[in-house]
Amino acid sequence: MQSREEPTHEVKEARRAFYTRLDARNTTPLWEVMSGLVTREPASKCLPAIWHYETVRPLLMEAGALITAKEAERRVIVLENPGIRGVSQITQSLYAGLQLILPGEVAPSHRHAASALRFVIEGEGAYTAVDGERTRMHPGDFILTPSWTFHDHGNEGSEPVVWLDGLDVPIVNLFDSSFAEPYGEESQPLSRQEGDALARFGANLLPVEYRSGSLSAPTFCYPYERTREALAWLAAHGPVDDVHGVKMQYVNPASGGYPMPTIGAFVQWLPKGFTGAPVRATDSTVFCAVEGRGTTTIGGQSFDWGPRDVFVAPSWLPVSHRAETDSVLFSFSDRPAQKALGLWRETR
Ligand code: GTQ
Repeated sequence: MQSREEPTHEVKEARRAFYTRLDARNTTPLWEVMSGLVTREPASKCLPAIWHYETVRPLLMEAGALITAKEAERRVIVLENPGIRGVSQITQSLYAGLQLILPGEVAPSHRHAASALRFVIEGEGAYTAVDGERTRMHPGDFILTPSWTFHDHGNEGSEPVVWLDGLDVPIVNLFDSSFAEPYGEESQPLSRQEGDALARFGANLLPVEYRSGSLSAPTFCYPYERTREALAWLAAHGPVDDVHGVKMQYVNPASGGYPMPTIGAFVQWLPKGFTGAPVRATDSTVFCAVEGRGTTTIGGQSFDWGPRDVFVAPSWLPVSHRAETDSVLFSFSDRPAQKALGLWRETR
């Protein structure tokens, strides 16, 4: 961290010899690694990046012709951050992928320690079953698969269905706490009617950290229809934040907190012509454009987006949104995990 005087040749040689002996004992001198280990501020290896849907969709459809959902277990094209290729991560803490299920297919039931979210991108007629309850998937719906709940997906319709998967796999693996198992049969028995959870909880509003408002929903599914209504209401009545526009966070009605312990999810409406002030936060964020067109600048790099495009903003890079037309962005991050550990920061 601090500058030191340049050591003599002899000292350098003596140190090198010492380091070799340290190395042989599974030890290392902190002073040689300190500045890269305890950084003054986040120095993410992740890069900002975008996956345009028009580029990824044809690849997904090719995958659809090459492997069945059953054979693959989950037919997913993983979105890999270009700064950390080869580890199936979109950020240091999160996994993201685009999952395809074709008409008539079933992705067999299993469960794992990792928590998952689905954000439906394209197609009608699919369902996901979580813990004995099936939820129909419609574009824009946000669906939870909490840790260790059995889940399977099926497509009973006539068109391909695609959704964005977000999982906390890197967090689970950071802690070496991964478990997974198949259910044993393709689909799990249904123990509840679709919408049971919805009837239980209704549409209560809870306070949130943004001035704009919040969105509550049933245990597992937050239908886009309601999200859109809430956004429209807030757009008409609420203030438009200089950074976030009209932004809500999804709330788990059972706890009043984030949807899952490790993953927070958000949805924001940006009016036509909106030019957001920059913000930096310690939670790297995955965005999925739902409606409209715009440009997001992340660490000085600009990314043009339209419906169904996915992009990622790494930790602590300034992020600012510009909306060319009225737009809706869905996003998720590890914010609840960082908050629980006392690490989360945001500065405007
Ligand atoms: O649908 O259960 O993208 O287990 C990765 C792992 C989806 C899933 C993924 C999974 C799933």
